This record gives sequence, C-alpha cells and structure tokens, in this order.
Amino acid sequence: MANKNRQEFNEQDFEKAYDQETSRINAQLDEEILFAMIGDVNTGKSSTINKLIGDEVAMVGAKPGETTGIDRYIYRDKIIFADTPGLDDINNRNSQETMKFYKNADVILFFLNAAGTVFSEGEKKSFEIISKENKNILFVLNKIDAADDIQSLVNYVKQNTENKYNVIPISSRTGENIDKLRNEILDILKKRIRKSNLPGS
Ligand SMILES: Nc1nc2c(ncn2[C@@H]2O[C@H](COP(=O)(O)OP(=O)(O)OP(=O)(O)O)[C@@H](O)[C@H]2O)c(=O)[nH]1
Ligand SMILES: [Mg+2]
Repeated sequence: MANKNRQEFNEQDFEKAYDQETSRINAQLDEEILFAMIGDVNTGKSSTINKLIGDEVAMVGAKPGETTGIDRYIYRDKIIFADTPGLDDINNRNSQETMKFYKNADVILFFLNAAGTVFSEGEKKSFEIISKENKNILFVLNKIDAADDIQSLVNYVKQNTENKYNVIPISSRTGENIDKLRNEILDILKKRIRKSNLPGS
C-alpha cells in the first residue's frame, strides 16, 4: 500500500512537471504542432488521447470503429492531438478520411495493438503509403498489459522498418509507460523550437 501511494505521488509530480514543461514549450512555439493518432481500429488511439490529455475527452469503445471522424483536441493552444477513425474501419469512408488527413499532421503516432497481430500485412501497407509522405512517425505499441514478450514485438516492428523509427510500448489502460510517450513528445516539441530558432528560419 505504501508503495502504491508513493507511486501515485510520483505520477502526480510527474504530471505537474509535464504540464509546466508543455506550457513553457507552447509559449516558444511559432506555429501549431499537430500530432495525429493513426492506426487500425481498436488499437487504443482514443484511449491514449485521454491519457495524454488527462481527461476523458475522446469516446472509447470495445466495438471497432468507435471514432468515426477526425476530432481535434487542443492540449495547449499550439499543441494539438487529432484522433482519427481506424485505417481498417469497415466503413471505408471513415478510413479514407484518415488517409487524407494524415498529410496535414506534423507528427504521426502510428498505433499497433500488442495484443493482436502486430504490424500485420494491412498495417504494413498503410505504413508504406503514409511513410512515403511523412517520415515523422513514432510507433506506439499499445495494450502491453495484455501481451507477452513485448521486447520481441518492439524488435519485430523495428526490423520491419529498417530501424528508422522509435517504438514506444505503452498501456493506455494501466498507464504504463505513458510517461515515456510524453517524454518522447516533449523531445519532438523541443526539436521544433530549436529548428525555428536557427538563423535564417
Ligand atoms: N487491455 C487493454 N485494452 C485497451 C488498452 N487501450 C485501449 N483498450 C481497449 O481497447 C478498446 C478500443 O479502445 P479505443 O481507445 O476506443 O481504440 P481506438 O483505436 O480509438 O478505436 P477506433 O476508434 O474504433 O478506431 C476499448 O475497449 C479499450 O478499453 C490497453 O492499453 N490495454
Ligand atoms: Mg477511437
């Protein structure tokens, strides 16, 4: 019990530090940065938005195809998370909307379900198309609470993408590694600030 309390305390502390850091970064950003949650249905895109924002803003459902349109969530006025319909939504029109939308994203969080077929043939095809247009991709391997041997799943994704992209294993259910995902997002944002401060930019 004492341990649990301590962990909760640390999480709250971390949350506060993260809030302050993102506010500071937000003030230094010249333009809006859009993070798009992209991936097959049911991979936990909406659940992860809720964890990142710290509130139940996005609808989550066990039934695939819960998110039916592009939903923008403003985390800070220049830091935006966009939720999207799954790439393999049986309602093809919803998936098509995502395949149009990802081009507007500055950063793509490409979601995979650790408890399903990780980086399936369908996902590989979507990834090929998307990565041709936009290489700012971060893989999010969600549902690690419901899977075994996470490291080999991470390795599998890396091997199939020439080791070019980071893969963050998380659970948006238990909150495991959400801090890692947040840190990765902070790093991406900090690089943006540095870029815009370069002479001539
Ligand atoms: N075990 C487990 N279940 C999860 C996790 N994240 C989400 N889920 C469950 O997976 C289901 C789908 O979650 P959503 O967040 O709605 O997934 P989505 O990718 O937004 O799905 P669509 O909107 O249908 O494309 C829900 O039943 C969630 O409770 C996780 O980390 N672990
Ligand atoms: Mg959704």
